[in-house]
Amino acid sequence: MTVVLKLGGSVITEKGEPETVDIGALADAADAIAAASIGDLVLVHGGGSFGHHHAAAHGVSRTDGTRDAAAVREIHGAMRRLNDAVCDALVGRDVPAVPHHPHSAGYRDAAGDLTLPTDTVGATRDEGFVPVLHGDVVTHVDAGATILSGDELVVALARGLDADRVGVCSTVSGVLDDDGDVIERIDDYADVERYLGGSADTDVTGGMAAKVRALLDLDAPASVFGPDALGGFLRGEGPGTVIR
Ligand code: IP8
Repeated sequence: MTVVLKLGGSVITEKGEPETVDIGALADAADAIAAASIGDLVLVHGGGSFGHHHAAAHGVSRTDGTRDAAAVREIHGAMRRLNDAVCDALVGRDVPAVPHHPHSAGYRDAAGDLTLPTDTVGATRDEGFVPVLHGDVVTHVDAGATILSGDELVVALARGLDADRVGVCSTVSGVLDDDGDVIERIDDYADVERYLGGSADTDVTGGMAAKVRALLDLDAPASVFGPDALGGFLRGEGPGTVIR
């Protein structure tokens, strides 16, 4: 059974402080992953205070590209540093985590559609490793390079690897309605559109609305949940909001 799990960038970093890992939160997440010892796990993490600050500083988003190689290297370099921190935390707990950098693997066509071959990730998984991917900056035909969100990666990986379950660990305990209550299940974006604003912090990829839209595209059931529910998700529970 393949599980694709995204750790939100806001969960594992101090989102208001440039390039700052939330050491306690990352340790908690790594503990939960180590304790679950899932066989076929593929991890993705978001940008948090690493990717988003650099992307915003250079005016790069999912649609606004750059042809400045220095900007591409800054954004990608920051994401590699966060990826190192995530892999270090996991390897320190005997999880066989290895990096996989989307910048070198995928690209967008002129319409913005992503090509991301997943056979390398699958082979890495099949050899007993836990591939750890991350939101990144990727080549975008006719636009230079644009931001690829972890949510898009989750969708591409879930499809390409025929995932059985998808989890998105966010800072909130699920998708919330106007009263702050968790919406237990979402089948149709139109039913929840009125509740979904953008992210309050610097987030160039669209916050919860983009997450929900991307997850609705999947065949596999997806759960959006908070950090406290990560262990439960990895044990097979469906915490937070189930999207399918
Ligand atoms: O936090 C964005 O990934 P996300 C990655 O999953 C960058 O949207 C480079 C900003």
